[in-house]
This record gives sequence, structure tokens and C-alpha cells, in this order.
Amino acid sequence: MSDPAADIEVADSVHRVAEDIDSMEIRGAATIAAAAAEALGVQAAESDAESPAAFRAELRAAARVLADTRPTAVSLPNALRYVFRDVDGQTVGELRESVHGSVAEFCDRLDTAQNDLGRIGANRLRDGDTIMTHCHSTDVLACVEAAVEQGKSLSAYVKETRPRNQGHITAEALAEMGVDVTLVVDSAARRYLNDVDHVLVGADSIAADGSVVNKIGTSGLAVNARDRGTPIVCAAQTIKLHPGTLTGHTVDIEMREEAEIVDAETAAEIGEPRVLNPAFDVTPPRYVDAIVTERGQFPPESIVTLMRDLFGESTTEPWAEQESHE
Ligand code: RUB
Repeated sequence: MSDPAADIEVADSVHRVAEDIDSMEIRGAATIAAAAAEALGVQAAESDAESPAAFRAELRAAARVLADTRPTAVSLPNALRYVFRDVDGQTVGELRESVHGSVAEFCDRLDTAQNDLGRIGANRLRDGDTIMTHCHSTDVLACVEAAVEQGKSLSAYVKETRPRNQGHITAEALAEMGVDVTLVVDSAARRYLNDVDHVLVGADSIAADGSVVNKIGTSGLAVNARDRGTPIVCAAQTIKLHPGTLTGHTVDIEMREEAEIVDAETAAEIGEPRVLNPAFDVTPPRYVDAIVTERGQFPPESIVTLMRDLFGESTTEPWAEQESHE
């Protein structure tokens, strides 16, 4: 039986965005969400579908290509869901316009949410405080930026975040804001936690029980921070809330290539060990003091209420619908 979905045309530029997400040229949950939504806009612009049904089928196919890239950041399917929710029209022209409107509105909301979240997170930070960061989170940086704009002077211990060293991006961004930055290897974090007032991390997904799914190493940092009595705050827009976890689904943890950890030659030299490279881990809610969103700050255990308000029980994937010859 032939696969009708195989004949559907997806724009080259959508494939390129998907490759960039896969290879982490485009990375970080909020940035991935914006890129995926914009890619749907490009698909709509470049489509030469002659019927509304064909146009919709192409849009679904483009969304599938994007959704299949990285499994952990729920901002990606949430972004696609958002755009699909508002697509409406009787003609290809109307549908195209409505995709563009929906994408623009989504991207505006992302920016506004990050600014609002930043102002809320900044209220936790006092003049002279020292933070510790892990990975590179634009939601975390928004909090720091807002605090700096309020005239607060901050210092930061920045964990380098093996294996991809996203800490370097954070170090550069914080230095540009005028924060006094100290870069440390991941395993040095505990040694410096006594000098730290707040651990600030982002999230790729937040589960209904308040668990925070973020870059591998977050959970160890949180356990150490709790041991030292240092508050750990997660800065995460509501697009990071994982609606599937309301109905018992778990969050997939992405496993990446061995080569990110050890090259083939070194692996041969050291006896070809099995290599595991999980990109994310799960921090249980008891190790998290607060989740800061654009809707306010929440204890992790109460995030489920916000989740129900925002998503209900809806976890539909309109792009996953079976294709038929239309
Ligand atoms: C990035 C990461 C970030 C979150 C939040 O992982 O774990 O902390 O995505 O980022 P990767 P943001 O580098 O593997 O994508 O706050 O920018 O959404």
C-alpha cells in the first residue's frame, strides 16, 4: 500500500530548520518553539497547493517533520498546536493568511511572556546577589536582564555544561549585561554553592507533578543546592508546561550521539566503552523552590492548576492525522 503522506510536499526551508534543530544550531526550548512556528509560516508562504485540503495536508506534513526533531522540549509541539488551533479559511489564500496571523501572534506572545517572566524573576534577586546557572536558558537570562535594568549588581557562577558547553553562551550573555562572571566545570558546582544566593535554571518541559525536565546535570545541581540550603528557581514560560503529563504520559528524554562525548579514535584507545549521552534529566519537585512563569511564581506542586487552566486535558496533535488522497 502506498503511503499518501510520502507524496506531500514540504518546503526545503522547513527541512533546513528541522536539521538545524536536530543538530542544535537552533537550540533552547523557547528558541526552538519560535523557529518551529516560523517554519510553518514559511511552509504556508511557499506552498503551491491548489486546494485547501492539499494546503492543510502540507502544513501537517511540515509540522511532522519539525515535531520529529527533538523529543524533550514540549515547547515544540505546544508551538505547533498553537499555530494549528487558529488556522481557518475556505480558500488557500485565506488559510495562508490565517497561518501567518497565527504565527505572528504566537511569536509576539512568546516575547511578551519572556519579558513578563523576567520582571517577576527579577523580584527574587537583590542587589549584590550571586547566582549559579546551568546550560543556556533565555528565560533565565530574561530574569537577570530585568534585575540588571532595575539597577541591581549581580555575580554569577556559570557551569560550563558538558558535553556541548552551552555555559559559554550564558557566560558571554551575562558578561554583556555587566554581570561579574566566573566559569566553572560542572563538577565544581558544589564547591561554590555556599557563595551562591540562587540557583537559576530553565526548563524544556515541566510535568504536572511539578518535576522540571532540563539539561542533564540540573537534578544533581538541585540536590546539591538543597543540601547547602541554596534556593533553586526554575524560570519557564507556560509554553514549557507538558499537557501530556496531565493524562499520565511521561516526558521522553532525548539520547544524543556518542560522538558528542568521545570521538571514535579516543573511544578505540580506551577499549570501546558503551557511551550514554542523555541530553536532559528530571528534577523532582521537592528539590525546586519555585517555578517562575509569565503568570507569576508557583510552588512546583501547584503548577498542575495552571496547566489545567491553560490546556484543559487537550493533547491533540492535529499534524498527526492520517493522510488520505484528497
Ligand atoms: C537547553 C536547555 C535550556 C532549556 C530552556 O538544552 O536545557 O535550559 O531549553 O531554555 P539544549 P530557554 O541546549 O539541549 O537545547 O529558557 O531558552 O527556553
